[in-house]
Amino acid sequence: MSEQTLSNLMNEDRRFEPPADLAADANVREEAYARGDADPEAFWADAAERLDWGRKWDRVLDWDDPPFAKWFVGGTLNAAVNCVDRHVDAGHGDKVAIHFVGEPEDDTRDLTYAQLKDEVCKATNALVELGVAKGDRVAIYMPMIPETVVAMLACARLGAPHTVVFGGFSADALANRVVDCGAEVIITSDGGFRRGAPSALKPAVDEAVGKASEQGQAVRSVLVVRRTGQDVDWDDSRDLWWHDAVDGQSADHEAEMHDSEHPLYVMYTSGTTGKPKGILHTTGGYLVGTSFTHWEVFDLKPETDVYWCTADVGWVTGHSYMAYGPLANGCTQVMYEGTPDSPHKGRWWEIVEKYGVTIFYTAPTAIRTFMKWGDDIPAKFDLSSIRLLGSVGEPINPEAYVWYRENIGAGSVPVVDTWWQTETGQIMISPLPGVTHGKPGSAMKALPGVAADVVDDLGASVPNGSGGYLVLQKPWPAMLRTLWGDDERFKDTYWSRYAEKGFYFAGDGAKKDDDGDIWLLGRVDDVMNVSGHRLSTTEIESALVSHPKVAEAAVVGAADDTTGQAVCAFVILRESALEGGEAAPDELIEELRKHVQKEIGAIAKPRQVMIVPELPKTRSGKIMRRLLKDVAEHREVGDVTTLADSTVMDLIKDKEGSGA
Ligand code: 6R9
Repeated sequence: MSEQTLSNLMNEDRRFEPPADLAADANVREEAYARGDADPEAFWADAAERLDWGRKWDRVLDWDDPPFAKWFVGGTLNAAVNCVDRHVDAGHGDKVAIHFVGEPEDDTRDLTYAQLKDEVCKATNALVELGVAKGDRVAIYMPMIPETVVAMLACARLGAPHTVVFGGFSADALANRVVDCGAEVIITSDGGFRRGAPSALKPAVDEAVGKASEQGQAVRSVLVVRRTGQDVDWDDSRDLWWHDAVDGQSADHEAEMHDSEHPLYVMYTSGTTGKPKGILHTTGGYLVGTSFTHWEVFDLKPETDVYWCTADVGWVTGHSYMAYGPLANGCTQVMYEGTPDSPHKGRWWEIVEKYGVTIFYTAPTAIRTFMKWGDDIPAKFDLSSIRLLGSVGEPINPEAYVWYRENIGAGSVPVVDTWWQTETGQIMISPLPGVTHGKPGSAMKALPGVAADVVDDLGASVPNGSGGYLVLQKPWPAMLRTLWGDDERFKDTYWSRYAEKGFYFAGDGAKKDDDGDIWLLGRVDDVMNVSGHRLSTTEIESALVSHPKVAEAAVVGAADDTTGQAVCAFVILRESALEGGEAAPDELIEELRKHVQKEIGAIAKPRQVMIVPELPKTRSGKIMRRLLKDVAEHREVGDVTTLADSTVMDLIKDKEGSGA
């Protein structure tokens, strides 16, 4: 990265101290870093004590055959028992595990830990009756309802690895995943409520079952939760209502203790090229990594906190920090089915107020959407219960961070910007809320027991003030074990680039500031090269978002005859900027181009700025820049199957066509 282009993020000098009361009572203190450095295995063994084990491990880490790690070797445990039974056994059966909020107003349901345990046991018994055995894979294609979590835990209880496929994905995407992991059973629902209407899921399952069978994968049972009551096609030979299969089962199920390395789940994540990668997570290390970091990073006080992670369960964040981490920690959490604007744009804040949410975890894309909608919306609600805010999924632009802190966090609540991946399973880089200063835009440094660095092409650590590639230097408990059925691709994708050093290559560009704190700069594949200068997407986007009229921005490098690549920006305006109609688009576009020039330098000045109504995003809110690049380079738009909303590209192409 050239120095010149990194100056604008590095000029960000706002700093926020941890609140004194939080610091005084923090779960994790400064000393943890030294402990984690001195002996990471002892550190994680200590963390593992928080779980209930059938049999204790003989060895903390087996790294004899890198990059294939085994954690807590010889230990046995059951993830579902750790997430539910043990809390009931400890006398917390009446505690609410999940405050479920359906999208239709007043459609709410509280599940206590005791009720959750009963539901999980019944569902497990139903799966057994369906012939699901330990080791079999089960696909889950569901909306955000409690049965989804019940289904995951029932699979975990049996030792049948689940693969949750985001409900927004197409039949094709579902079929490919079913085929890749060889699932014979799918758990789904008739549909879910989205944007004020029932949205169907079952038709996509029917189609996917057909497509899977064409590819040689027979699905023998489809278990269907009735959620919306909409009509569904029915095939008696394989379809079964959840209420028929589950409700009459016994609520007793004797759980087997599984090997620590027994597969827990496969989560598919799309690369920029090739077929999706099936990330494999196993039981012991994953549960240690997620439950410990959930307690550590969110300073969780399970007795009093009300936690809410807004992530969809079809994203890894919904696995680690909605399902497994929080439930293993026995906390009370909110689960919301719908979109943030149904039936009004203050829905999330209404939920925070109603349940007294204390810890709130969301993605920058959501924060920027709220910025776009305006400060007056959250201001109508009492958000004073919130004591901690988290962010995940993308670099958070300093402007979005400050907006979040000011408007959701009353100007005093710490924000933890948490960097991690489907592959890492657990949070890896984040501030500790009772220890670390908040720096808007920086994920700060590796958590205790985790080793991360920014290195150059040869793997040498870059000095403070410079940029390079983010690597992880030591194994960690929740790390992926391999790619499902493809050890070679696993080695090649993550471990070959720095094979000599034994580093894990994360695929993200990053920079260390003068204090050595880490700033994430976006995916390496997205880096642009303009006249020989490497420009980070994150940086230019943050410069655009710092303009008062801009809510969101995405930039891509489009082929350019003179400069190699040229910066093309796609911009969503704040609603306040649209209302007055003060600036004619042409003038505003010029203003935005100049703004980037002023913030970063002439080299980063966009060749083209397009004002668009939406951006193409994945289920986790990540902008799919390769699709925008297709637009910028006037190509046919590529594969849109992993978009949360595949109609978005049509809106953008329309804008392009109209010459905006
Ligand atoms: C948890 C999750 C992983 C990629 C990752 C990076 C980006 C996630 C981030 C962040 C900057 C953060 N990312 N958190 N970038 N700051 N706090 O998002 O997993 O969907 O696998 O994506 O997301 O680029 O490499 P996943």
